[in-house]
Amino acid sequence: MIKSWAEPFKIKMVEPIRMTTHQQREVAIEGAGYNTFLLRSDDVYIDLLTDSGTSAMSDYQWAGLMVGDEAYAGSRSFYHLVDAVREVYGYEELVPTHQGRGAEHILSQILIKPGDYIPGNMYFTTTRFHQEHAGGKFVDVIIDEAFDPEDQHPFKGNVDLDKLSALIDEVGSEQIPYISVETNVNMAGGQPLSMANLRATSELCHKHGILVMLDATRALENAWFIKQREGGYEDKSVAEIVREICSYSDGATVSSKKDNLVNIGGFLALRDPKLAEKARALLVAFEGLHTYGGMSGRDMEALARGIEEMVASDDHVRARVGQVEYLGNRLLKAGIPLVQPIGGHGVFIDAMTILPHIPQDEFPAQALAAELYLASGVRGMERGIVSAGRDPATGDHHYPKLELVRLAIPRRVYTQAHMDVVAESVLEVHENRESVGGLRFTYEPESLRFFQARFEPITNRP
Ligand code: PM9
Repeated sequence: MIKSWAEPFKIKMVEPIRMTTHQQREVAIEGAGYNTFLLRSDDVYIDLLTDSGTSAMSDYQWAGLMVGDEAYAGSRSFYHLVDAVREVYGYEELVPTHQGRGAEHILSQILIKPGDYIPGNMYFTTTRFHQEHAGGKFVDVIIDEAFDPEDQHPFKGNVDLDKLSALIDEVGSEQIPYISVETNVNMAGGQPLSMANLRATSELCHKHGILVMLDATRALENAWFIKQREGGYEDKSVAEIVREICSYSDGATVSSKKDNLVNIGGFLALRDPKLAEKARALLVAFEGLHTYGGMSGRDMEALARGIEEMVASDDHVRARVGQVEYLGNRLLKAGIPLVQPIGGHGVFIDAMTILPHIPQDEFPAQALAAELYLASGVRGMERGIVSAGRDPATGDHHYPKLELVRLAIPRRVYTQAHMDVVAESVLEVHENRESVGGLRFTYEPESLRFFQARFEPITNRP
């Protein structure tokens, strides 16, 4: 009997990639200030920087680009998108934005007043930036297990209800406009929360008049894990599970560059028409008219089709998460310390364990990501102290408990052979780990520093 699964698609078009020499990569990484965000993609062999906006669209989505309606107002493609969001996520009100952070900006501006607290199940970089920019303070209420890479908890994205209750008691519910609940928590390693936990979080918040706002960017991957791990959901489709996830919330921000299988786009979705009216008043000032926001008609058409496609059958998400698990399991078998269980959108390497000789303020994960690129041309991303940034009140680094290199896997882009090459590259770097040294800033941007910061090695390489 056949037990393996294979991708539920075949390849119609290919994009060549370039292999580079060690010497070329040395020049490239030095020129990029040891920041993989600053590399040119032409200098990258296998690009696992992010799963954001890097998916391969289907022929049906590409066809959608040709029939997208570019009317300034009332575009047919906008109404297609409204229908897709209503059908798949179940929210009535759609506020289209250019990408996820556009939606986060608008949500934060309409709900947060200076001095407010916004609890959430671990921070995300742009989300926290917009909360702080609006005068709020993010408070982490994720369960403690999320901070231990080896803990096998099946739902490490869960909200700790005791931490949430303690915050409500301490500051009062009138100071908490909403909780920000992320599905398949990115910074925790792509870890899901359970339906039971989301239901209980929603009950607690609504009892206190606190809104529940999802970051539903990776709700599909979360739904897949619920189907695999939570009793009572094994026979439900991911489409049903995504709908149920959203049913416990008052709205959601979505970066459509992930689950939704497009290269650009996003939205804020809400239930309350009054709140949506406020959001649209800002949308027309910061993004664009309310029937396109930050997207062209063809972008909205491809997005509507991507949303339908992601839940059309469970086969898509099975293969997507299956590919991530394939890479993760190869690395685990070889003894590479990773965040476990393996996440939904990437493999997260525990840089603190691999490089114990580099103190956290010499940026071990940044150094490891640079080293992996140098050794093999594989590009990953730092998700540790550089990403965490500084506390705006004290100016000190945030010291996150997780110091990780993320290898995020674009959807429908790479093959199993690419994953084998990535695994071999990581093993090679792991073998030579003692030769990797720390870094220091040569340029540190004030906010969201990880995108554009530059570094230099502290000591010459041995
Ligand atoms: N995530 C990622 O690589 C894009 C670059 S890093 C800022 O993981 C969540 C959970 C995300 C996310 C982006 C955004 C922002 C919001 N929430 O990039 O603005 O993972 O579309 O979305 C990235 P946009």
